[in-house]
Amino acid sequence: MTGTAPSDFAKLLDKTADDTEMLLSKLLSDTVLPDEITRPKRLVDAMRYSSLGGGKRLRPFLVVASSDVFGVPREAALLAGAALECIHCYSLIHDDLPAMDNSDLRRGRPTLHKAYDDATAILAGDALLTIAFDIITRDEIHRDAGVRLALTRALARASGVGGMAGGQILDLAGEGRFGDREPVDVARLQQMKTGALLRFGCIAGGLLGQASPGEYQALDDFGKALGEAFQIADDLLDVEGDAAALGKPAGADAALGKTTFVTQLGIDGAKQRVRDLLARGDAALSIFGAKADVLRAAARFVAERKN
Ligand code: GRG
Repeated sequence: MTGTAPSDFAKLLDKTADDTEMLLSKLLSDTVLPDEITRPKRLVDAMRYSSLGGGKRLRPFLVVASSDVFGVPREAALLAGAALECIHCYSLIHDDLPAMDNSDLRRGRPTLHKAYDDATAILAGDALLTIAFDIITRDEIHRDAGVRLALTRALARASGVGGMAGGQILDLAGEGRFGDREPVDVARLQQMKTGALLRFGCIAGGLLGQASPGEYQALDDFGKALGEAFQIADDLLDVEGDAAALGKPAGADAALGKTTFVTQLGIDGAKQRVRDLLARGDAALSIFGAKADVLRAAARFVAERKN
């Protein structure tokens, strides 16, 4: 049993979401930084449209919770979390574009390319991706440049060809976008497309807190289990979810004839797999005892979420 009650967890999540919102609002302002020339208003507005005022901020929360295990200062964790959230927001903007998922709604509002236009949406995504690396390398993240380097490299690997972007192209190939539908390894695809950023949130605290190899491995194992549970919950929501709560239409996977955890395992099998993953995540965290209760509660939240 975790020591963090669901209502306490909700308060912690809200607090990190509020702090992240405030920080992102500052980071994505029109204030020009050294080595920048100007920040064009249309691009700043578009970046803010997609990054502020919505989202559960689960990824920053994972950075903060994993950092708490090691007593990392909250300001440093929030900064690393904001960088991760910028990457997440960029991925949502690009994923919604006509060339990808062609979605009209995101977080209950028109998608960025609908509210603005495709070119602005592409550039806002590009600028969010690059500002993430400006943020994650800042001196305030950690006094040791080696730690900042390890964190930056891990974020790049989670986001790029061997992580999220790679997972996205495997997903499109599985939909038959580049010819015949390619066979999909659902577990591998999810580990890259959605799992890699979630896992980064879990290992980030270990990198910032200079965890021992055993502690780092525990966070890594937990992060992988949480990432898979997140994706199965997402696949279940696509079948059983409510469009109003989701802030986007349900049933998109079935409409595309996608292979998902639910098509592979069935609804009951998918739910059982989530329970198994929660147990695996719990076991991984045993090395930390009660210090990891909030991370345990985060895994339960991910598995039981309604949006
Ligand atoms: C375009 C390079 C590129 C990648 C896109 C992650 C991804 C790859 C696309 C996201 C598409 C999508 C809706 C996937 C389902 C899982 C997911 C990431 C849902 C949204 O994450 P939440 O629930 O969203 O954390 P909020 O709005 O709370 O931040």
